[in-house]
Amino acid sequence: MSNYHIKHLEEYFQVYRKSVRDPEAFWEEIAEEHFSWRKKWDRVLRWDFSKPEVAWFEGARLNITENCLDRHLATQGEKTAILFEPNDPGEQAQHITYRQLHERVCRMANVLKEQGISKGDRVCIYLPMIPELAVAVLACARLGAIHSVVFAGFSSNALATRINDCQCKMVITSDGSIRGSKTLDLKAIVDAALESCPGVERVLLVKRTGGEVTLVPGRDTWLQPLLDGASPACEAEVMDAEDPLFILYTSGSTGKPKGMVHTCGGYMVYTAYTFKNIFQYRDGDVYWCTADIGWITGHSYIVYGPLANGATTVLFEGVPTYPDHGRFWKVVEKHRVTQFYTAPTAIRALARESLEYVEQYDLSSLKVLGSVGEPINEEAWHWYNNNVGKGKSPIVDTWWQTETGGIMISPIPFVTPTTPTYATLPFIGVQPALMDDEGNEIKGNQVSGRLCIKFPWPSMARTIWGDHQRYHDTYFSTFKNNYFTGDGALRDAVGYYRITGRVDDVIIVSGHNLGTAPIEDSINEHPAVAESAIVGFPHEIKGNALYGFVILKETGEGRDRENLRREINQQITEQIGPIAKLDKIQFVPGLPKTRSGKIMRRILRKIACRDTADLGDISTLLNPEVVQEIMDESL
Ligand code: 6R9
Repeated sequence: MSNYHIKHLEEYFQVYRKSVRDPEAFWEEIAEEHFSWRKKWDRVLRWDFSKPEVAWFEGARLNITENCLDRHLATQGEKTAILFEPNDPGEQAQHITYRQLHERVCRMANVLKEQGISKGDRVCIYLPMIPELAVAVLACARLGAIHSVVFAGFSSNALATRINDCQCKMVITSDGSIRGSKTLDLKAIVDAALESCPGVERVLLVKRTGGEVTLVPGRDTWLQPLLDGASPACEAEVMDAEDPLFILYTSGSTGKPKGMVHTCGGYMVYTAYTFKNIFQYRDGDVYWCTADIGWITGHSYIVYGPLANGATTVLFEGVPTYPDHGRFWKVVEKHRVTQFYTAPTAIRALARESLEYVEQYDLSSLKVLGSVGEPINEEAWHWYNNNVGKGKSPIVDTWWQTETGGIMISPIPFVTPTTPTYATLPFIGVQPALMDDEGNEIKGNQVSGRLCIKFPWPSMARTIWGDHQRYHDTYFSTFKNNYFTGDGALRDAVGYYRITGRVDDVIIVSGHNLGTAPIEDSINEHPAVAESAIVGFPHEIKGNALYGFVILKETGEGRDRENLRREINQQITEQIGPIAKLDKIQFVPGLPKTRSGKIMRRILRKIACRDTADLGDISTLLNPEVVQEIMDESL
């Protein structure tokens, strides 16, 4: 039966209808036929969005690593599971077979166990894109420890916040990372973070750069000698389907990051099923997703989804621009990559450079191209389609979120006809709805509204770590009995969805979610700053860039503006990371506010976007006069 692998449009509609008419029967069949369970579920789905409470495959027992590793050993143990392409093109690529990966994961799991980690413990993984990152993730899953991967570009402050929020006992890191021509001293960042993380008992270190590090006695240990001494076999912990698998932090529109909690059973079923269909993965393919495992895209579509399908997944340490702008295409040619999944920001950066960087490589192995992280603009879409896909590889524009765990709206290649800038149709089992401001569903086509999901899907996050109330308030309180995504969307005449962007205070910069509040908090901590507001404005490569409006304290008034700008960005870099730096900083006498004291970002956004012809009604503002002053001095 082809429910698992959809091959033409009629079949998509058929399977979609079935998945919506009787979701439980549908997902039960998928779960039953394509995974190995230690024990089957007592019930497929229990849910109540008002609480919210969602449980899939309750009562089932499994270990996701048995599905990603063990079960492939009998039939394809010698197949490459992870194809590691190092940063330096001169360093040899590594083909890690399923058997080798299984062994490495077991050794690592045994080390973690010896170091005191057991089921339910939280382990922070702060590593560059090297095989040990995937191995550490899977080793945690093997033991039932909850991994919390923190992208190794976050600063020590951001790292400490994440470690403390979920009380990690251990950090797995490396001496450093190498990306492009830059090396980063990760151990020093961890050391600084741990000054404020009293709960961390152990730090395990992978050697990557060979840079000098100081080990804190009793806390820090090199990993390799421990791995060498560990047994290559490790029984998998048998987990409940609803036990947490991992925590992954995403920016919120207010305050601290949200630790989204994903669970074992539903996450496995959904990421594996979407991977198979959305990339039309066939045996023998070489699949490459260029994301970092520090983001959800890497979790679901570098590690879990591909490995659950016994696929070969490329793990790339480097950057698209090193040693030159042809690196992606060089790697595609070298490994005969068949599916290539990247972000619009990378496409835009490469599209600016000479076409020779693309044309000198043989890209004929490519079958499917993917895009994720932000809306892909028309120009970038065509460049990708013409120059990389040569007009023959469908582009799957995949819309989804950290919270959704897997792809939600996307074409199925060779099945769904694509249209530039449209994520097209909901994936099997996904029930989107568009809402108006009053909270009513807008039915029919050629409409736009706020994008919600009406019905649970297996890989949805179950809660925010330690703060279920916030989970409820953020996602389930705006529209009754619906999951609210925070995005706006339109549905065209044929029912295709186009994501129009965030409708909350999250700005997507180079595909990374940034909440305005934590950045403003960071700016406001500068001694010369009284208040600030940031908004996004269009940027050729990053999609959006950040524009900050900053009110200085009297003490700051006399200071050199350029120095202040530098200091503010330095502060943001230290507290959040370089991705959150502001492109423009305008010092202003005041910020437009409503009478209840809320900053009117709508107006600031228009000023930042140089779209001030129609500012709307500003007469209700507390301080309308400030708007003209800000406009006169805008950058
Ligand atoms: C997977 C991921 C989620 C936000 C999401 C939306 C934006 C992601 C998109 C897209 C338009 C696409 N987004 N994919 N917008 N088209 N194909 O990116 O997760 O980091 O949590 O970001 O990214 O605004 O709400 P995450």
